[in-house]
Amino acid sequence: MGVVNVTPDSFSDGGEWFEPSAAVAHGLELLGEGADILDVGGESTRPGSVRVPQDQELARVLPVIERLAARGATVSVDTTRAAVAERAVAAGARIVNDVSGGLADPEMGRAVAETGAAYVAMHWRGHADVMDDRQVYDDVVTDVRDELAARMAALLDDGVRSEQLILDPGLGFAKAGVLNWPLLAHLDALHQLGRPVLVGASRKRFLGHLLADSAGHPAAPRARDDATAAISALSAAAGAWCVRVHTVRASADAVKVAAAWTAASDGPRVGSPRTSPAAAPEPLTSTVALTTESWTTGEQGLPTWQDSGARNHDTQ
Ligand code: PMM
Repeated sequence: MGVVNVTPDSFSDGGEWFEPSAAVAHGLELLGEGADILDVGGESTRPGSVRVPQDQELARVLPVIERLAARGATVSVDTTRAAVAERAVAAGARIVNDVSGGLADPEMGRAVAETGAAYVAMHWRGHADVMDDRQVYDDVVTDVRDELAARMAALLDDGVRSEQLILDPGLGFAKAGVLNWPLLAHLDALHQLGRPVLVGASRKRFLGHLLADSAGHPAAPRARDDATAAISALSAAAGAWCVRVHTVRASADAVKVAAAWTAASDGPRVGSPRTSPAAAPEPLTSTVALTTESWTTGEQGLPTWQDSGARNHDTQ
């Protein structure tokens, strides 16, 4: 999931794609990098930020959603407002991404039930102006899981179908630096709730602290992208359904690495094709590159390299 923030003040990319045409162009660029979903948001959730009026949020996101959906993109709308969610789905969004998990707007459950859109319910304890004062947990993993389970129950009561739900631990939301790592290391606790899991670690403050310089200054948001890609790989290997990221290419590659790794660890142990000891070695003259067409699916559904006899000069 690539992030398209149509806000002047998001913490990680504030203002860069504030104009609708720039936001659309950025979304198309993220699709080109391999994004499967574009997450369009018109209200910043940065710590301490104040809320934007609903009309302004609608004016920011609707033209971008319409144009991206018209180009065939799978669009999610990042909003905590039921009315924005409804208008966004009417404009072509197929996923409602609500960082409040339905807590910010009592109408959200009903709206999601009526639209039938997929719904990301993130763990949340309050808007940006208060969340840093609400980071007390007995055991962050158990508490987040239990609070999300309570949200699931309330949403189902509102008529949302279980199949619509995607769960998110809400990294950085009412969670100081060290509280985020146990949530990542125990994604299985969220999987116990039986729904797909989305991870939003991209460029967040806890990565800035992890990568701080020797004087203790946190790394700048853009300097957190490699660490973000590492989290994408580890999250995917741990079974996450989606990672929400600002730059897509490295995370798309990371997810592919995790998929190949997981397939190999779940599959049979394999060896290379046997060659006759008498066969003369092939001269290293060809520069045929490895292409995906050269791979076929083996008996166990695993990709296997078909040796054409050609050798390439790629690195190992
Ligand atoms: N984080 C942000 C915004 N929306 N949505 C979900 N589902 N999960 C998140 O972790 C999340 C989110 C804040 O980041 P941004 O200001 O860079 O968009």
